[in-house]
Amino acid sequence: MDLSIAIAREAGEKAPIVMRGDYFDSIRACAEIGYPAVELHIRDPREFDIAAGKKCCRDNNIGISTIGTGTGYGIDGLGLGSMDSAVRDGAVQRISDHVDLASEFDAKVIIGLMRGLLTDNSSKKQYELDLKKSLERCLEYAEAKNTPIVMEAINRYECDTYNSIAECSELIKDLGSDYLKIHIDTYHMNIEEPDIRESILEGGSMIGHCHLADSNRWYPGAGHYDFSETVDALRQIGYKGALAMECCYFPDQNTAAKEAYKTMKKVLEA
Ligand code: LER
Ligand code: MN
Repeated sequence: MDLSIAIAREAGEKAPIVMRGDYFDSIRACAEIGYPAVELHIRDPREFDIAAGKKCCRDNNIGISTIGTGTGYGIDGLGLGSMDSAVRDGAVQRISDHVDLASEFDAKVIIGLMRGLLTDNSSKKQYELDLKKSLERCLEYAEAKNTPIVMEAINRYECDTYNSIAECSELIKDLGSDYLKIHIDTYHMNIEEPDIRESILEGGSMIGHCHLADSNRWYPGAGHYDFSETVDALRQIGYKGALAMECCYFPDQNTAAKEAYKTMKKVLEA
C-alpha cells in the first residue's frame, strides 16, 4: 500500500485536487515530500508528453499510480452511459486514450463521473444497458493493453449511479472481467457505507484503488474520519494498490500535501 496524491494542471476551487500547476513541478514537489507516486488528472491524455513524464518520474524516483478522467465528462460531456451513441463512442475513445497513457506508466485508469448520469439517457434500464456495452468496449482495450480500470463508488449527491461498494461489486461480477476493479474513496464511503470495515471486507479482492480525504474533504488529519480502520480493513483483504490523496487544497496545496503525508505515514506505521 503506497501513498499517492492527485495532481492536475488546473481545477475548480472546491475540486478535490491537491496539487495544481505544471505537472512536472507538482511531480517534483510531491517526490520531495516523500510521495512514491502521483495520480495524474488530465482532460486529454494525448496532450501529456510521455517521454518528458518518464524522465521526470525517473529523475525523481516517483511513479504514476492512476489516471483521473472526470473532466472528460465535466468539461467535454463524454458519458459512457449516454443515450447518444456518438457521445458514447467519444467516451470509449477517451477512456482508450487514457489506457494508452496509463499503460506507459503501469498505472490504472479511473472511471468516476465518465460513466455519466441517469439523466443522460431515457431510462435507468437503457442507461445500464448502454453503460455496460461501453464498459465492455473499454475493457476489451484495457485487457489488450494489460491496464486495469477502476470504477469509483461515488456518493449520491454527486452521482446517481454506483454509489456503494456493493453496487460496484454487482456491476463487476456482471461484466466478468479481471480488468475492472472497485475504486473506493473514504469521503464517499463515509456517506454511503453502513459499516466501512464490513463493506471493504465484502469488496475484498475486487477493490483496486483507494482515494483518501477526511470527513470534511480536507487532507487526512483535518477531520474525524477513522483512517486506521480503513487501512486495517485493507490490510485484511491483502490490498496492494495505492492510497491516493484526493482532497481539497486548503489551506494551501503544499500544506495539504505535507499534512496528508504526515498523517497517513503515522497511520501506516502504527
Ligand atoms: C472523483 O474521484 C471523486 O471522488 C468525485 O467526487 C468526483 O469529484
Ligand atoms: Mn474520489
